[in-house]
This record gives sequence, structure tokens and C-alpha cells, in this order.
Amino acid sequence: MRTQVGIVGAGPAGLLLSHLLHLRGIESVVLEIRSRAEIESTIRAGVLEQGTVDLLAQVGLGERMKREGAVHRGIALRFGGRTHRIDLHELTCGKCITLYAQHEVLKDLIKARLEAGGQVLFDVADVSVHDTFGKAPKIRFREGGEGGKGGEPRELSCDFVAGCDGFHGICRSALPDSVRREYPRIYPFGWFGILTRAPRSTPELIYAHHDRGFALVSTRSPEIQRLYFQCDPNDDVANWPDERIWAELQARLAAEDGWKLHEGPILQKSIIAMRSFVIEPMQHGRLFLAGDAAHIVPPTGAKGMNLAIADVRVLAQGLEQYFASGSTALLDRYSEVCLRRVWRAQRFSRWMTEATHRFEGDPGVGAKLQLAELDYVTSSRAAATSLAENYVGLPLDGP
Ligand code: RFL
Ligand code: PHB
Repeated sequence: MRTQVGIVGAGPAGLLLSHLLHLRGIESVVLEIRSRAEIESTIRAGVLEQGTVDLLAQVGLGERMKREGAVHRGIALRFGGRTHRIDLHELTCGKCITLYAQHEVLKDLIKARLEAGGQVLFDVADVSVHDTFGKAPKIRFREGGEGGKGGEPRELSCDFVAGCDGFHGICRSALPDSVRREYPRIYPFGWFGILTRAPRSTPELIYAHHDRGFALVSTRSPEIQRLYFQCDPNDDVANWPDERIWAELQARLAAEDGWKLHEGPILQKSIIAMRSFVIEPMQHGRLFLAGDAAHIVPPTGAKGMNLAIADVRVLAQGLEQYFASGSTALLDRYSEVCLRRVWRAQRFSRWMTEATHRFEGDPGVGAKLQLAELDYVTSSRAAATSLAENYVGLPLDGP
């Protein structure tokens, strides 16, 4: 098999890259170890930045998102039992966020790729990348068989490999030790996430700081709500019967103004690790890493998928220039351009996390400073503007 760009991973980064390349007349093949059904049902991100929404709409993927997504003009910060609204729309001269689940974005992308005759191979196995420092990279994998395992060995020859295979993927390891530098950080807490069938309790997201730990109220639709609370990352969901979850959420989200959290049957529970990670550079030879394969942020700032989308926008521009003119000018700067945004998102996500989470063993100063931080950001227009412009997404970089 041969293609121009071999893409490993059918997450937001891989599928959007394939779509953007198709619009520029560049061929690609996407290889994915999971099934289409699994990809289309895994619950992950919910918040799309303004630039992400605009980009998806510009490239023909906006129809269902505009119809079913919910535009939010603000978020709330709750601490000391009081709720403070950050007016994103007003503070950023008209920008908003859209609540539209990641797996819905993926459904739209898969449909668009398949309708355009794009090659997305699900259920492949034993994926490995080769010769990415030469002119003729290859991706080997198995296809067919049970989830690809024991299937036929295949080889995909390509001009470039895009490693869009997420944090646990294999592409990152193809960067030689001599050129790579990694910046890992693991937080001493996780998030307990639930999906519940209940009416919305709030028109906008609530990020809550509480002595018992952080909590977040988000939404998926008028009927389905997404909630999170800070937990021990090594805890087990089996320790959390529904009543205990609701009691914890009610305690952390209690507000002075009599606000009520609506409860309902819990449809899904999971514990999510919190980490940040960056690899530099994000490219080597003809291998380009994008999205979670290259960087992870704690979900507090809602930046991960948005960063993945920003990366592949830059990569598609570079590949377009190369295939049109043979110039590698933009491709050569891929890592540098992306990392600027990545580090600013790291900064913001860390700030949001540190301002709102409980740190075990803190002698008290940390908690006092958190409250001072939250007080400042909700009482100073300058500080609130800084939060707002980061939350709705910094402007996308040009080439
Ligand atoms: P993904 O989505 O992990 O996709 C990678 C794909 O690669 C496949 N794969 C392989 N394929 C072939 N060969 C291999 N060897 C492979 N190994 C892996 C995987 O099966 C998968 O399909 O990475 P991508 O495309 O970079 O996208 C990143 C986003 O998924 C991630 O950053 C976000 O989900 C993060 N995130 C959020 N981001 C936002 O922008 N806004 C949010 O509101 C937001 N909320 C969240 C989040 C992540 C969360 N979790 C679960 C970590 C909330 C949560 C709870
Ligand atoms: C979500 O709806 O899943 C969500 C919202 C905000 C975040 C993280 C996740 O910061």
C-alpha cells in the first residue's frame, strides 16, 4: 500500500488531519487499533474553544455541532459557597465556548472521511513505524483477524508519518533519545467523572473550590449531565456507590444562594489520572507528532482536544506547502509553532488546576493563596480577562 501521509490514530488529531489533507488534495490513510463503535462511544472532552468551532465549521463539519452543541457565554467559579460569573463573551469581545462532546466530533469526522472515500482502517494491530528519518517511511501493521491480531501483515509506504496515536501510542518512541526532551508531571489526585440522566442544574459550567476538594458541573445535553470531583487517583469506582457520589458532590457544590444540584441515575463512572507532559521537539525527520501523542494537560482548562486540533491545522498547512512546492519551510517550523501554544496551554491548565484543587499536606498557606487567587480573578477585570481569553482559546497561530 502507498499513500502520501500515513496517520497513526483516529482520534480528533488523526481524523481531522486526514480531513484537512483531503480538502487540500493530499491522500492519507488512517490506522486505528480500536473499533469504530468504541471510538464513537468513548466519553472524553466536552468544551470546544471558539477557534476550534470556527475551524470545524469552515471545513464543513459544523452542521450538527451548531444544531446540537450548546453555546456558553460564561462560566462560574464557586468558592467559599459563593458563585462568581466570568463573562467570557463580554471579556473577549464576543467569543464563547461550545459544549459538544468529543465523540460527537469524532462521529462527524468519521462520517465525512468515509463519505469522501477516505481510508480509515479500524481494528488494526501491531502498528510500528520505520525509516522515518529517511525519505521513504513505512508503517507496518496487521489487518483482519480478531481486532487485527493474527491478521494479515501489511506495509504502508508514505512520504510522511503523522503520529496522532494519543498518550499511550507508539509513535513518540520513534523519536531518538538523542534529540528528545520530555517534561512529565503527575498530579497527586485524579478526577472521578460521572454521566447522569438528570436535568441541567446550571446554564453554565461551575468550577468549584471546596475544602473537601475540587468539583465541576458540566453538561452533555438538556437530559444528560457530566460531573467531576477530585479524588484519589488510586481509588476504585467500586468504593463509590451512587449515594456516596451524590453526597460528595452536594457537599462540594453547596452554595449560599440555595442553588440545587439535580440528581439522577448514574449512567457511567470512571477515574481519570491527572498529568501534564510535553515532548520536545514534536518532529524528527518525516515523523510529526500531534495532539496527546506529544502533550497532555490536566483537564481543568479543557484544552487537550483543542490543542490536538490546533496542531493538525499547522501540520496540514506545512504538508500543503510541501506537496505544492517541495518547500519544507513550514514543516521545519511545525514543532516550534505548536510548542508555543502548547506551553501557554500548559501554563493555563496548571494555573486552573492549582487554583481550584485541594493539595494534601498543605500547611495552610497554599489554601490561603488559592482563595486570594480566586478572589483576585473574580474581582479584577484584568485578571478575569486573562482567564477568559485563555479559556475561550488564544488566537490560532499563522504559519
Ligand atoms: P486520542 O483521542 O487519544 O486519540 C488517539 C487514537 O490513537 C489510537 N491509538 C493507536 N492507533 C494505531 N496504532 C496504535 N499503536 C495506537 N495507539 C493508540 C487510540 O485508540 C485513539 O483512538 O488523541 P488525540 O487525537 O491527540 O486527541 C486528544 C484528546 O482526545 C484529548 O486531549 C482530550 O480528550 C482531552 N480532554 C479535553 N480536551 C478539550 O479540549 N476539552 C475538554 O473539555 C476536555 N475534557 C479531556 C476532557 C480528557 C479527559 N480524559 C478522559 C483524559 C475530559 C476528560 C475527562
Ligand atoms: C467536560 O464537559 O467533560 C469538561 C468540561 C470542562 C473541563 C473538562 C471537561 O474543564
